[in-house]
Amino acid sequence: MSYRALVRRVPDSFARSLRPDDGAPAPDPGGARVEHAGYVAALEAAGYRVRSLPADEAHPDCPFVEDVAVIIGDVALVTRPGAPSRRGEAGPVAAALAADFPVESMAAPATLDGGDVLQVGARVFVGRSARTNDAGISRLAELAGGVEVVPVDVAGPVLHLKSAVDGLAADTVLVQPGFVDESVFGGLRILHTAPGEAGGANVLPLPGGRILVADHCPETARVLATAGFEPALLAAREFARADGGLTCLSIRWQREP
Ligand code: CIR
Repeated sequence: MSYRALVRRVPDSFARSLRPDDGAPAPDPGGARVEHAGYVAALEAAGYRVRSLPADEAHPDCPFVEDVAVIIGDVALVTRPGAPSRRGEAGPVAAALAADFPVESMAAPATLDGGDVLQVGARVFVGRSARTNDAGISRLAELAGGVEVVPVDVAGPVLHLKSAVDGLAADTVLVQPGFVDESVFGGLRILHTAPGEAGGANVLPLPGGRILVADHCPETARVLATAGFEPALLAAREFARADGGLTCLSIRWQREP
């Protein structure tokens, strides 16, 4: 089995990416490119064969490929992102995924961002958020191939479900308290991010057992280590300024070599 990942390079226009209205400085494309190279290196070191798509200057948020296509069941579902400015991003992503998957799509009024789709064990949790609506969740469920799809209301100001909750293992989730009703994760072990570490839940488990954690969330990494996981810190501050995290920067799957 080989591990594959798709990423997309950072455009100069990344400084104009969508971001919270919090007065923080705009992300720096040069710094983001350095972080992106570190991210790709971490995926490759874990065994992924990484394909990098060229940046698209017309779409400042294009590095966040996770949002524009979701691998579900046996297909790649090209989403209709909740932000209108992102709806032209998918073309090259869909073309790359078409080498390995039948490609499906969704139509208005459905909206869905891949950042709202969290697969843990045999369930797929889907955030009902500012970006993802019920029609988008229904379209995902049509393609889920019998996998249980569980809608989860996501309270602002977090952007996506995976801004606040991510999977650590088939039986464990990491939650930043305050944004979702944790009772939906019944049967799973729940760990909480460290207080004050916004975005700390957006971690990326790698083949081999290491879990990438944004390096501005060191106390959350300690929570994981104490619970027996193997965290590895990775710089992601420029992407965090654009409201993105570690999962957002790639689409990952497995294939026979
Ligand atoms: C956006 O607002 O759409 C981007 N600036 C950030 C998207 C982050 N994606 C993700 O969390 N999956």
